[in-house]
Amino acid sequence: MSLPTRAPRFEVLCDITRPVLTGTAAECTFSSPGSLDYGTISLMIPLADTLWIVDQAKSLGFDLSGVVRAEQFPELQRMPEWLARGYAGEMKYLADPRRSDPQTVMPGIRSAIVGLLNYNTARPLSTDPVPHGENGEPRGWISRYAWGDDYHDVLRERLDALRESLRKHFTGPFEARAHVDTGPVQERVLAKYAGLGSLGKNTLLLNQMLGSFFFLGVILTTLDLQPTLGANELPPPNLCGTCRRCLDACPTQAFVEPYVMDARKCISYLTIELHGSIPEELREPMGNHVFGCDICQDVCPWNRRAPISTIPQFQARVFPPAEENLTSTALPPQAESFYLPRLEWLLQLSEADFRELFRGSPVKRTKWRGLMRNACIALGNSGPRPGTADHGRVSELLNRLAGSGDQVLAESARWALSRIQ
Ligand code: B12
Ligand code: SF4
Ligand code: SF4
Repeated sequence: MSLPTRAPRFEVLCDITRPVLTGTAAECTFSSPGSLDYGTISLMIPLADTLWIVDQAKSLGFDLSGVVRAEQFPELQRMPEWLARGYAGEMKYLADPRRSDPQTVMPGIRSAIVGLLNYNTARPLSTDPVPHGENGEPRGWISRYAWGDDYHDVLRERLDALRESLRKHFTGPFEARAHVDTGPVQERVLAKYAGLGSLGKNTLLLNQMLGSFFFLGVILTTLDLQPTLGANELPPPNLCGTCRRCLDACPTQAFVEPYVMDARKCISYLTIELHGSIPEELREPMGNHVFGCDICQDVCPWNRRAPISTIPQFQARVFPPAEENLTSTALPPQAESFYLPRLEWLLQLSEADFRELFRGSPVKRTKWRGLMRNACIALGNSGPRPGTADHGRVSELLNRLAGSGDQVLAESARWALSRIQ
């Protein structure tokens, strides 16, 4: 076999700081930080293809990517028990048995390509002492991931472009399906075994350099790709050690034990996925959250120095639109924003306003009714004092909702009124 005289050197970074595969395609030597030498292998086309895919993904804007074989992984074996305990609540789609076995997800599936995209933004954390608004106006917390455009669209666009590249690169018929949340797969588990990070006690994928404020997307394919991790290579090591900050900080005590969440108690579930009334005992712990929750990530030491994303679509939407300033943490005066929105502003929104304002935003998932319900609970927890002008206006808005024909909304508004009298 003839080799190019100047074979390009490559380096695959599986957990960023730790090159696990270095050399030229001809040498292709596996190494590990423990200086174990796994030997030299001959030129393998599939491995070169994997390197090519990682390179393509990078050029399409993914912060990290990796390839994993569609196999059973130990974490997935706990899924039936997790479901049997009822932890999934109303998220019935999680019971799809294919989620426990990647080999059943698609006929002929061999591999998954996992892409990771950072969405960390410059504004304060939900656990920082946040400004409560001028004149102490009550404000709600929309989760960081939902300040900008819908990540499903942002990732999907990149995954589709990667899929197109695969079509051009690989000859012969093959299937490749792109998913962001939508596929019956556990993306974090695939990402772990693609070498992108480890699972934290808060159940999220954690990367030593990037923290956890990132999204994952996958391409499931019948292509038989060489995985990013070598046969003797372990996924990146656990980063939690004795830390338990996320477990202790969770206001609704959603973690039944490290690495295991009862999703029914998670504020993210309550504010986004639950359709009915929020259980009474969880309302006060919800605080001012109106969409999602960041607490178990905000307290995580690995997010303290996590890099900031400059992707414009992930920056907080401001109304009226402000001058573009990606690193600014200050809001222009008089602006409304998805970062700490005024609860009174949210409660004033009609269904038509909601559709207009949250078009292309992840918040649309909870629908107008869900956002109003959540804003009522948040107001009940942080509403203005009786006798103030704010109190009069807010009470009027709540009274209007209390008279609504929608039982969930009416009851949530009555609860809020009872709390601020
Ligand atoms: C359902 C879902 C949720 C649910 C459930 C959360 C969860 N932890 O599973 C809710 C609505 C609560 C949620 C919240 C959030 N989510 Co979400 N979510 C998903 C989704 C669609 C499926 C995840 C899933 O399959 N969960 C099911 C359970 C079974 O998984 P599990 O927690 O890993 O459970 C295992 C362990 O408990 C384990 N186990 C280990 N030991 C033991 C011991 C025992 C006894 C048992 C029983 C089990 C067990 O076994 C279980 C089965 O494998 C994924 C996308 C995807 N398709 O993967 C995004 C995803 C996980 N979410 C994401 C995000 C960003 C969030 C939020 C941060 C959003 C927000 N700010 O509000 C929060 C974070 C909350 C948190 N700490 O997890 C990202 C995570 C990125 C990352 N860095 O990891 C994902 C990957 C979406 C994406 N495409 O980027 N989410
Ligand atoms: S997102 Fe919030 S409510 Fe959910 S587990 Fe984390 S800290 Fe708890
Ligand atoms: S807060 Fe601590 S225990 Fe929780 S995920 Fe981060 S490092 Fe792990």
